[in-house]
Amino acid sequence: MTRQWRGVLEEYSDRLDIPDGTPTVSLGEGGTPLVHSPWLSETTGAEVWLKVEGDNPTGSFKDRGMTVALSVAVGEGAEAVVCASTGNTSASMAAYAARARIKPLVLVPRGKIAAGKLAQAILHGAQVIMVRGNFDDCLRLSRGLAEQYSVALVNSVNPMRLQGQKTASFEIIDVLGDAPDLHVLPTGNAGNISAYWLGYREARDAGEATRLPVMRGWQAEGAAPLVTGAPVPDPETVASAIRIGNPASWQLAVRAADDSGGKFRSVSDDQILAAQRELASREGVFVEPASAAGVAGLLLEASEGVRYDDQRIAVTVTGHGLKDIDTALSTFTDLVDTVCDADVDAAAAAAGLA
Ligand code: AN7
Repeated sequence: MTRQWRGVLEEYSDRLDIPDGTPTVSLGEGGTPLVHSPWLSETTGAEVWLKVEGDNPTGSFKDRGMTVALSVAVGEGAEAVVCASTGNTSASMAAYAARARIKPLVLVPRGKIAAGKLAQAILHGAQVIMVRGNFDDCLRLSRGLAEQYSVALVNSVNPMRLQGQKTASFEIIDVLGDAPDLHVLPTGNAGNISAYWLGYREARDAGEATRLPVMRGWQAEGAAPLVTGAPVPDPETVASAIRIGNPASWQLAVRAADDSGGKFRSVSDDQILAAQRELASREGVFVEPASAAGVAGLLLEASEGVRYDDQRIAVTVTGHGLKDIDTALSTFTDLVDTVCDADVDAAAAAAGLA
């Protein structure tokens, strides 16, 4: 019998900087596929690989960090955990809290969470509080609650989250045999780009990679503080997961971009939705809108004439498309049901075969 993937804590037990004796709260996260993209490779001149993080247990990369954050919280005796979220963090935290049998408390911007993510938080038993405000307000409240009450904060300001999330870099190096030349990903609260950079540096220092990739973060035009250099008071984008105006890991993210020779840029909502659609229809990879920001960025650069010949590019697609089907279908304005009677001739006629 082949061995089953054991999850981030057990697979990388010797590489996580966490307290001794930490218990394991896991759903088997990590070990996600690195899928070659012929379409993006042709478009860019590079060899492009997609790190498909929607394949994690709750459908996003957040599970890598959450297994560590919840395990450490349980080890420290926490009875409740809190997070602010644009959706995926809350879905993930609620699942791991359910498994750990501790209470999940979620603060989300009212009316701005994709239905799938909200359903996850509710089904996993979270107490969901809808805040009249944006994500940045929710994060401020979560910090306040954790300071004044006995609930553990598990947003990515909790360094345990980055410990877990850095493992995606290890997996990419494992498959490619070295670090890629370039790493591209969507950026919102900026924990993930910081975690990848940490992972790549550790792997290089351990002799597992001979180089470090250039780190490129892509934000949504209406929520691009790392591009403009100033917090955005009222962030707005169809990519609700990255509707964030004042990223918590701002300094770490800027350092990742600067030290790697990379930078932040932004893409429009239309470019994000077009990239989401093309990725689904050309490559069979269905991601949520925010997750397509990096792909949209590569396409934008290709249209500007940028070439990446002979380079290797890793693109993280961060979350599953099924989380937000309303937005996914919103661009299909001419969708009409094709209906037929239950016989082969009618089906053939309806399909235009006959
Ligand atoms: C699909 O769930 O911030 O730059 O509260 O869900 O590490 O924040 C989600 C972020 C990209 C951005 N793609 O990552 C939350 C939350 C998806 C996401 C990001 C998020 P970071």
